[in-house]
Formats: sequence, C-alpha cells, structure tokens
Amino acid sequence: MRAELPQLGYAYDALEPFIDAMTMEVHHSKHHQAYTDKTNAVLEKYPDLNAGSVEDLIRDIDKLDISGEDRVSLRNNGGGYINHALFWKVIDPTNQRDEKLVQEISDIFGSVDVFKEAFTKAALGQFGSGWAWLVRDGNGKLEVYSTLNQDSPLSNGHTPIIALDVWEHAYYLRYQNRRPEYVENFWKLFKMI
Ligand code: MN3
Repeated sequence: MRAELPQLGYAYDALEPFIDAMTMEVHHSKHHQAYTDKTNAVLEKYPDLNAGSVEDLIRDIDKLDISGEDRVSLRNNGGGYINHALFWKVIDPTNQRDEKLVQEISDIFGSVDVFKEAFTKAALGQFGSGWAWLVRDGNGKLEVYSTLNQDSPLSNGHTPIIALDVWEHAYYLRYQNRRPEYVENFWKLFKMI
C-alpha cells in the first residue's frame, strides 16, 4: 500500500478571504505532501503490513508489529496524512448543509451555537499544535475535544466528523498569532452546518 496525496477538488484561492491561497498551496503541496512521503517511507520498510488504508493503520497504531521509532513516525505522519485528507473535505466550499448532522448536533449539544462554542473552546484551548474535533465515539455519540500534534481520534476508537487544523502553519501567513480570528473565520467558510 502507498499513500497518495489527495487532490483538493477546488482551487487554492477558493476559501479567500478566510483562508488565503498561499496558505492553502503551501499547506497542501508542501505540508500534506511531506506527511504523505514520510508515511510511505515507513510503509516501504514493512511490505507485509496487512492494511487496506492508512486509516486502518492509525486505528491500530498501538498494536502494529513495527519498531518504536517507526510507530512514532507513523502516528505523526500517517496521522497528518489522514487528518489533512479529512480537513480538505471539511472546508470544501462546495459542501452543502447536512440537515441530519445539524439535527443530531442540536439534540446532543442543545443548539448549533452551543456546539460551535464548545468546538471553538477546544480549538483555542489546544496548547501548541494540534486539532479540534467533532467525533462519534464508540457508542455513536457525538463528542468534542482536541488532540495534540497529529493524533487522530481513530486511535481512540472514535470516528472524526469535523476537523480543524490549529497548527500555526494552517493560519500564520494571514493571521500570525491570532488563532481566535482564524477559528472565527472557519465558521464563516464552513458549510456543513
Ligand atoms: Mn496542517
């Protein structure tokens, strides 16, 4: 198995003015490409690893029969690979409002606004580099939290639904240290709810 850099499906400038074209280009063609290449560097060492996808490997990251060093690399780079693949879909400007998800979020959190507050708090509260998530836990219940570095909810047995990259490389060119403004603008470009 090899990881392939997924195409965005939209132009680098499609999220202007909320996410600038240069950030999108560097984020996709440099950062995501690097996670892809480093994931493949580990996979090439283990041609017998029986997995259908990088998602499968990250789900089972603690059980894989690989060296400690390669496990760390796969957690970081394989995690980066799948997290960004989801992120590009989450921020796709052609997304439509998902009425079923809106209803489910309202049922669990009370309202979409209360959910947004909880998610924003997770995004701003993540110290250093990481991600904010809406996930479905092992029982199918929606939950909000953040993770450090490129750690994926899949490794917790959870399924990620909404992902927000809060690494500085995701916003620094336009927002510098103003993460709150970046997160506020995420809600303006986000079309699923
Ligand atoms: Mn990133």
